[in-house]
Formats: sequence, structure tokens, C-alpha cells
Amino acid sequence: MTRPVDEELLARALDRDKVALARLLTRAERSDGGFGAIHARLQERIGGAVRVGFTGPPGAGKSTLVEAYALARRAAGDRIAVVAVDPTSPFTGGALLGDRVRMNRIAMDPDCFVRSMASRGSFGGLARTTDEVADVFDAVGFDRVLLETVGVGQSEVDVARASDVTVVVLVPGAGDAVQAMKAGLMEIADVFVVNKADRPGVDRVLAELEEVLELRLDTGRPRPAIVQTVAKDGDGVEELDRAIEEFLAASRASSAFETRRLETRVARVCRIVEDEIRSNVFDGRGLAGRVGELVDRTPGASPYALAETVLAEMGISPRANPS
Ligand SMILES: Nc1nc2c(ncn2[C@@H]2O[C@H](COP(=O)(O)OP(=O)(O)OP(=O)(O)O)[C@@H](O)[C@H]2O)c(=O)[nH]1
Ligand SMILES: [Mg+2]
Repeated sequence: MTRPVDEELLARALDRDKVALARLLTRAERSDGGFGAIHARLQERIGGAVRVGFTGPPGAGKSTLVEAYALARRAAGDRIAVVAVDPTSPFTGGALLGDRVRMNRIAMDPDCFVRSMASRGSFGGLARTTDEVADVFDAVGFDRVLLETVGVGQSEVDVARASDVTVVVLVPGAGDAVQAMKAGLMEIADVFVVNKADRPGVDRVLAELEEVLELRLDTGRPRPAIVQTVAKDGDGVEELDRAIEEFLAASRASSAFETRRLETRVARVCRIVEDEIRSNVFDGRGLAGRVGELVDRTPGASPYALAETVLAEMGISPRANPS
């Protein structure tokens, strides 16, 4: 199933050719059988880039903030890659919000690369695809990979979590902190940003955040810094940069950094195995068709009994019922 590695494409991408890099990224996004071999070639170069996840509600200003942060890191000499996952509406196939920011200020910089990905229709699942895209950026020498996802939906949250430091972006009003807690964002935040601090209600969201953080004390992780920003004007971005650097320094000093990367790797291998099982067993063996037949033929049967039949046909004995 693997295709030969396109050595020339690889060499050009490593040589910072943006066109070759874009093509390599497309191969990664498709994960269509050729990428396992490419990944094996890249493996020894992966690990140097620091991954920074940004997540939060739709329209919170994540892209604006990511761009402003990218500019700050550029000033520090870093080469910056951005992976922006676009939430696409199932109805229009387009953007969720009309006024979405496109990061034009960094798009032309030869030491920046912005890749937008649709969250729907990725071949191997969103988390797997973003891992691969981030790996390509890492391997070709970007210093930071910034991952932007909307903090709704498990797979989006997983993407932000699979980073070395996770920034959760909230805005004043609309009970954002409470919503974020429900979406599971409170547990994954290493740094909180209250963006759109030019708007009324900042004190209220800060108070909400403090309250919610009280509930998080038992996670054993350091209390996240809270930074206020006006991303569209660049205000507070220096403080955000500092908070991220402080988190990373502490994380490296305590070996939490390596532990987190190990955990991420475990989750990732599991995900690849799961994906392969799903595509081989479900799609490859026409499982849905077989189940359809069974359901048709035995209308009164319990779903568990039918599942057991199907599993038995595959030579898998179901787990014993817990007593
Ligand atoms: N008032 C104000 N508006 C801002 C600020 N930051 C961003 N915006 C505006 O908020 C809107 C949405 O910004 P984006 O950066 O696209 O937000 P996003 O979170 O990336 O949006 P999605 O990716 O669609 O979820 C744009 O019109 C921005 O100009 C800010 O600090 N204050
Ligand atoms: Mg955005």
C-alpha cells in the first residue's frame, strides 16, 4: 500500500521550497498510503519544533491572536508554521462566521507558512491529519507550529491538547468561561487568554474564570496564567508570549514536557491503530452490509446479540460481562 518516496519533493521541501512543502502537506493530509513511507524518512528530524495549541469558542479572535503571536515569535527569530482548522458548516460547506481573519500579515513572510484545513472530510480523522501536518512542518525546520481549532467537538479539543502548551481563548460576555468548562477546555488550558479586552465584561469573565479554576485544583497541574489581550491591536501579546515561555520553561524543568510528549505519542499510536482497524474491518470487509443483512433477517434480536454474531464471524470473542 505504500508508494515510493518522492525523493525530489522531499529534498525541495527540506530546502524550504514552499511549493514542494505545500505538496508534501497535501500528501500528509490525504494519508493515502504514501505517507507512512514519507513519515519514516522524516522521523529522525521530528521533535525540535514546539507545538502551541490555541482553542476557544468560534469568533473569539483565535486567528487574530495566532497571527499576532506569530509576529511576536518572528521578532524573536523563530520560523513559524500555522495549522488552522476551519470549522466548515455541514449546510454551506463554508466558514462558520463571515468575518473570519485570514492571517494575511504573515502569509507573505518566507519564514511563515499558514495551512488551513477543513475539519470535515479529512481522511484519517482530524487529530491524525493535524499530527501529520505538524510533523512535516517540524521536520522541515519550523521552530514553532501553532495549531488553531475551534473548541467545540472532541476531535477539535484533542488537536489543541496534543501540543506542548495549550492556550484557551475566551472573550467577555455570554458566560464564556462556563461554556468552556462544559466543552472540556478548562482541564486542558495551560494559559488562558481573555481576548477582546476592549469590550465590556472583562471583570466578569475573569471572576468566572477564577471560580471555575477553583474546581480544577485537584488536577495536579500548575495554575494557568491568565492574560488579557486585544488581539486586533496587538495589546497583551507580549504578555502572552511571556506566559507561554514561562510555562514551557517550567514544563521542561520538571520533565512534564517529556511526559506529555510520551502521552501524546501513546494516544497517537492508538489512534492510528483504531483508524486502521476501522477502515480495514468496517470498510474493507463490508461490515455495514453484513450488519444490514442480519438486522433485516432477525428483526427481534437484541443489538448485543447481533454484534456478538458479527464479532464471532470475525473470530473475536466479546469481552466477558463485568460482574
Ligand atoms: N473588538 C475586538 N475584536 C477582535 C479582537 N480580536 C479579534 N477581533 C475580531 O473578531 C472577529 C473574529 O476574529 P477571528 O480571529 O477570525 O476569530 P476566530 O476565533 O479565529 O474565529 P473562528 O476561527 O471562526 O472561530 C474579527 O472580526 C476580528 O477582527 C479584539 O481583541 N477586540
Ligand atoms: Mg479562526
